Amino acid sequence: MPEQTSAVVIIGAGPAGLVLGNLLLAAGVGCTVLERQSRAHVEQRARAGFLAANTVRVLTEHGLADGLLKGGQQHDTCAFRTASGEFELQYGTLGRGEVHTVYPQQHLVRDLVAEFLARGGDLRFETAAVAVTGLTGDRPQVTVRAADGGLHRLQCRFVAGCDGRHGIARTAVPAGAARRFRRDHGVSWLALLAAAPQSMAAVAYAVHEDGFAGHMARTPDITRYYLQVPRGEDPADWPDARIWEELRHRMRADRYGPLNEGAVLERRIVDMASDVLDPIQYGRLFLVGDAASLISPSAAKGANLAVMEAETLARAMVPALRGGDEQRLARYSADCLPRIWRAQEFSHWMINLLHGPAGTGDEAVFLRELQRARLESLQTSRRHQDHFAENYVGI
Ligand code: RFL
Repeated sequence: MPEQTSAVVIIGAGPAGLVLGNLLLAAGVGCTVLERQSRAHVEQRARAGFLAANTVRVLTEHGLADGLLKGGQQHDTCAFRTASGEFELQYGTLGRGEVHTVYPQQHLVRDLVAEFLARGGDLRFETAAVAVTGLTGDRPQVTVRAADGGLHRLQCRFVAGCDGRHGIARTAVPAGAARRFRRDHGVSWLALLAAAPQSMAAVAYAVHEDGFAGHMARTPDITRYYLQVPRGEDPADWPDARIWEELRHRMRADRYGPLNEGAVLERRIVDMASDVLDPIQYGRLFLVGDAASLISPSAAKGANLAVMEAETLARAMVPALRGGDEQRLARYSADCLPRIWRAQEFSHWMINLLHGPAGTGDEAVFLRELQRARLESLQTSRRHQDHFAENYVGI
């Protein structure tokens, strides 16, 4: 099998892999990014949109924020609609006073790809990593299937597993070398993208006895909506008319004003689940983003964590590759995991804030009363609001 070399092989061209790749190139470290999908596919894959202030800071400091500073919208308010009324939190005036920049993930990916290529980077689309070996030795190897189907091997100093929730990098960590913590939150969302302008302040969370509904701004013409649905639901059972009827009902449009409706461009089921590996490194392999920890989208943290971990790893890899100083690399997991768990904790809290179990049994009513009390505390306690704001926008 033909062999090539690269200082760092990065598997995956999502936010994690592309930020890492750009930061390494900027520091003069050579790397190769492998992406199994086409360029068009990754540049059109709509997912996240809410970027935390720290994420924007990292991207700005490294010259990666031109697009989002020009095209992103700043959002500082979210609203909660419940059976007993609506309240807004202007989180830009709470906590640390930070705001979100709303910029679709596919636009960020497009910008990061363009910048990586402009910096002379080696980015191979339609090229999949199929095996990662030799991780405890000096020269790990990644076996690669190229776009033409041919196999070759890439030898390197370090491998960065940025290949997302279903990637192969984490499967290269042998059983016993890391612990995997998983939680299925038992809640599913029908995630929607509608060709319609936003209908209200950036974010609205509707807590409804028939299930949660959410509204999130994306671009002037596209809005993301979520509808809680039973586990195992088929998106095909949700034609546009049914979706809009249910959104109007749960968002209580009769009370708070109509929704701007439009064609539903995408509908997919997202099961709320968490999955954390500890440690997120093994030998010369380092996991970043969703590959390291999967987080439910309830608090919009996933892409933000990916960017922060990419920065932490770049800062650790550069001294290791320049002068052989591996101290920072040795503590990569220890540096990242506290932040991952903070984000997991807040996302878990958000899930419990937004979803109450259906039914009239004692336990269901008990949990719905806790949910009501939580919302009431958030509505009335300035200290709770500050804490919320700090965690909502922070990472
Ligand atoms: P990605 O973006 O999944 O990228 C991984 C890349 O690896 C490629 N790949 C491979 N390439 C080569 N060889 C292989 N063997 C490979 N296997 C996989 C894949 O094709 C892919 O291109 O992971 P990364 O970079 O870690 O980024 C994570 C984020 O994408 C994710 O956390 C967020 O999208 C989560 N998320 C949100 N995060 C936020 O911070 N704010 C939000 O508002 C937000 N909203 C969301 C979300 C996720 C959602 N879904 C779809 C789960 C909304 C939704 C609906």
